[in-house]
Amino acid sequence: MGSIERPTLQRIPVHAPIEVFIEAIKKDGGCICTNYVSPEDIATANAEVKPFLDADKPWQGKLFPPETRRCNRLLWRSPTCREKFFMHPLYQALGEHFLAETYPTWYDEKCHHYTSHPLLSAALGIDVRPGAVGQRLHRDDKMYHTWHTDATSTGWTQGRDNGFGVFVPGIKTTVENGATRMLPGSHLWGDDRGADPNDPNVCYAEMDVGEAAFMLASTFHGGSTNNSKDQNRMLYAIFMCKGTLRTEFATLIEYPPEVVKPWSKEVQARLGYKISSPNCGMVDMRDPGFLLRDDFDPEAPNVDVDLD
Ligand SMILES: O=C(O)CCC(=O)C(=O)O
Ligand SMILES: [Fe+2]
Repeated sequence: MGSIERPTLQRIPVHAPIEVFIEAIKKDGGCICTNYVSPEDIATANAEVKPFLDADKPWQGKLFPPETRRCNRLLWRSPTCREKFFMHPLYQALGEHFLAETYPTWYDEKCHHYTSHPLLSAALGIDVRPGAVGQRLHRDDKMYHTWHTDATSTGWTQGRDNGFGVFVPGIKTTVENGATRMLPGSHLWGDDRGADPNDPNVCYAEMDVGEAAFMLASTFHGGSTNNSKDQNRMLYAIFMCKGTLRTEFATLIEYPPEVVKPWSKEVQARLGYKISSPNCGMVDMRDPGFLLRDDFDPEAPNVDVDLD
């Protein structure tokens, strides 16, 4: 009996010319990078993050699916994730390529050009434990209400995507333990279609320790069911977005929680102490309004956040 042939993502060595990565990502919406970091770096990151997964935090085990543990504020918890995975020169160079934008505007009759550089949008460890069911296939740019035109016949064009991520597994990821699924080419789809989880082109991003996957935020993908008995599928997921996707004044810094606590809920919401649906502007995977409530109940259902 021959094994079933599965479609695969391109695997590109870390020291290949950057153009090879760019072409693969433009074509498929993602690719795998071999030898992204060392197995020692992965072991160090896993050790840095472990205390936060086991800690009795309000969000652990309360979000869907309950078997999944998350390490929030990843760049703070793990210097290795920050310096080695996020600041990896290849990820940063690709982020600049896909997300940086130069824009012209006129002052009187003189045209000025301004370049906006990418911004961290999300960084977390996702530890999908045995029994956790897979996610629905989705696009990570949904939180920015991104519109997609059909580009399947014209190809990817510069500026089309507003997010670009890297997934670094903490263990060897397999179909059995819940490797992320991706649908190559789906970054070119228009908004008139969703993704069939049984589409034969769905790929599992199976990776060895030290490898990483790059993905545009418009590519349909999803975490998978962990059917293993005893493997915790840790994945470090780091996303950058276009640098313009922020407020003009950094309101959450200008008006910190202790200042706005007595203000009305309406003002607080306008300042960003309420998520934009779906799930944009979370703190520790929750609506940030919890930071302002004296009566915050960590056991209360997380009604505003739809995490699958
Ligand atoms: O856990 C994974 O493999 C992917 C997670 C993901 O896509 C998400 O949470 O948006
Ligand atoms: Fe996702």
